[in-house]
Amino acid sequence: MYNKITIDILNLFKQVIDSNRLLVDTNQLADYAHDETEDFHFFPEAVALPESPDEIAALIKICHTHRIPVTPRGAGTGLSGGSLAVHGGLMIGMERMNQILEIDEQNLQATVEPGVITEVLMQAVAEKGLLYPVDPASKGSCFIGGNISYGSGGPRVVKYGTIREYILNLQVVLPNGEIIWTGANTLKYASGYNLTQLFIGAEGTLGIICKAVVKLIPKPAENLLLFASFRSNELACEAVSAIFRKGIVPSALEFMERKGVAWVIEHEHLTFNLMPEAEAFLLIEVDGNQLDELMRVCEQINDTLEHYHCLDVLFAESASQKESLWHLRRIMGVSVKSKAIYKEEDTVVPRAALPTLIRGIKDIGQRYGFESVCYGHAGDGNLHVNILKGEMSADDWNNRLKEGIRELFELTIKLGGTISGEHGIGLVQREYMPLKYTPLHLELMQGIKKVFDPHQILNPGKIF
Ligand code: 2HG
Ligand code: ZN
Repeated sequence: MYNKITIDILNLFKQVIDSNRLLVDTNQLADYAHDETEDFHFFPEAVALPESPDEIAALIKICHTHRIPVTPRGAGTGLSGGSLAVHGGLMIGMERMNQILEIDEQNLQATVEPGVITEVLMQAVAEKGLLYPVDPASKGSCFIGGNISYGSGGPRVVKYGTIREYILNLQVVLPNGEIIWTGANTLKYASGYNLTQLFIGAEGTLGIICKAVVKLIPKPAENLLLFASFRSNELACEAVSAIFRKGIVPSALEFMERKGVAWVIEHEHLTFNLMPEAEAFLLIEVDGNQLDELMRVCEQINDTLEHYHCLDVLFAESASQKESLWHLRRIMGVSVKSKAIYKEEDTVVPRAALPTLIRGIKDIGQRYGFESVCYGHAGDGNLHVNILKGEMSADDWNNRLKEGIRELFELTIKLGGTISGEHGIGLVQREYMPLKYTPLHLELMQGIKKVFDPHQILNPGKIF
C-alpha cells in the first residue's frame, strides 16, 4: 500500500527543504521513534523539520504522489502513540515552527505556529494581563499543535473548557498539499460545516496544522488553592459532584490517590507529610478578581467537604506553596512512569458517576490481579488510570490484561462515558473503538477520513 523513501525520493525532498533539516541518520531518528506512550519504538525513515507552510505543502505533495506515509509530530509528549511512525515513511516535526506571530489585544486573540510550547504562549499573554487557560500537565514541553490535534484538556477545563473553546481558526496543509484556512477569526461561526472543530482532535489524520488563531480571556487577578485529605477514594469522589451542586465552579478540581502522591514525594525528594489514614486527595482551586469572595467560596467548599468526612484541608499560604502543590499533581504521570511498568487509560464519565467508576476500577483490578494508581481531572469526571504490572506474569500482562482493560472501558461506557477524555485514541486505544461506536458510526468517521485523505498517507494506523 505504501512506498519506501528511496534515494530518488530523498532527492526530491532535498529540492524543497534544506538538507540540514532533513534527518536520515539512525541516531537522529532515534529521538523521533518514541513518544511518552509506554515503551513503543517505531523509526521513521526520515524526519523533515520545515520552517513554513509552503515547505510542508511541498513535502506533502511529494508524499501524496509517491504514496509515502507522513506522521506529523509535535513535542512527542503524547500518551496514546499518536505521533509514532508505525508505517515508517516521513515524519514532519514542528519544532522549527515555534513563533507567536501576533497577540491581538484589541480582539483578545493570538496567532501562533504549531511548535510553540504551551507555557510559552501562556507566559507571553500573561504579560499583557491575558489568560490562555489550556494547560495540560506537560505544558512546559508540549506544543500547541499537538494540543489542538488531541483536543487537549488539563486541570482548568472544569471552568474554562477544553482547547475546543479556544481555537477560532486554523491554517492547515491538506494531504494533497493544498493549504486552507478552516474558518474565520470570529467568536461565532454559523457558516456551514465547522472544519475548524473537525481538525481539533483529528490526531493529525486529516491535515497538518501550520497556524492557529487562539482565543484569549482576561486573566483573573486572584486564586486560592486547597489540598483536602480523605479516608477513601469513594468519599473524595463523592465530594466532587457535591461541590458543583452547591453552585461552585472551581477553576481546577483534581483527584489523586495516595500511592501516586507518595511516589511523587519519593521521586521528587519532597518533605511533605501525608496524614496516615488519608487514602485520597483533592486539589481544589478557585479563581476570580475579588479575594474576599473567593475566601467565602473556600469556606463553602470546606463545609461541603466536611459532609464527606474530610480529614484535613490544607490552605496554600503562599505562591510557592501553591506551586509545590501543583508540581505534586503535574509530575504524577512522570513519577509513576519512573517507578513502575504501567499502562495508562484515560477514562471519562459524567461527574456524578466517579465514585462508581473508581470502585469498579479497583474491583476489576482485584479480579485480574493488577493494582492501579488513579489521578486526574475529577471535576470533569476524567480519571487517568495507571495500571501497574507489579507481580503480573509477562503473559498475563501482554494478553489477559486486554480483557481487564476491555471491562474497564465497558464499565466507563455503561456509566455514560467514553474511552478517552483527553489523551486520544492514537495507536493504543484503537482496538477499543468498537466498544464505544457502532459500525455505522465508525463508517461515518472513516468516510470523513477518505474525503480528506483518499490515499491514507496522513498518520496511518491511528484512530481506526
Ligand atoms: C495529566 O493529567 C496529563 O497528568 C498528562 O493528562 C498528559 O500533559 C500531559 O502530558
Ligand atoms: Zn490529564
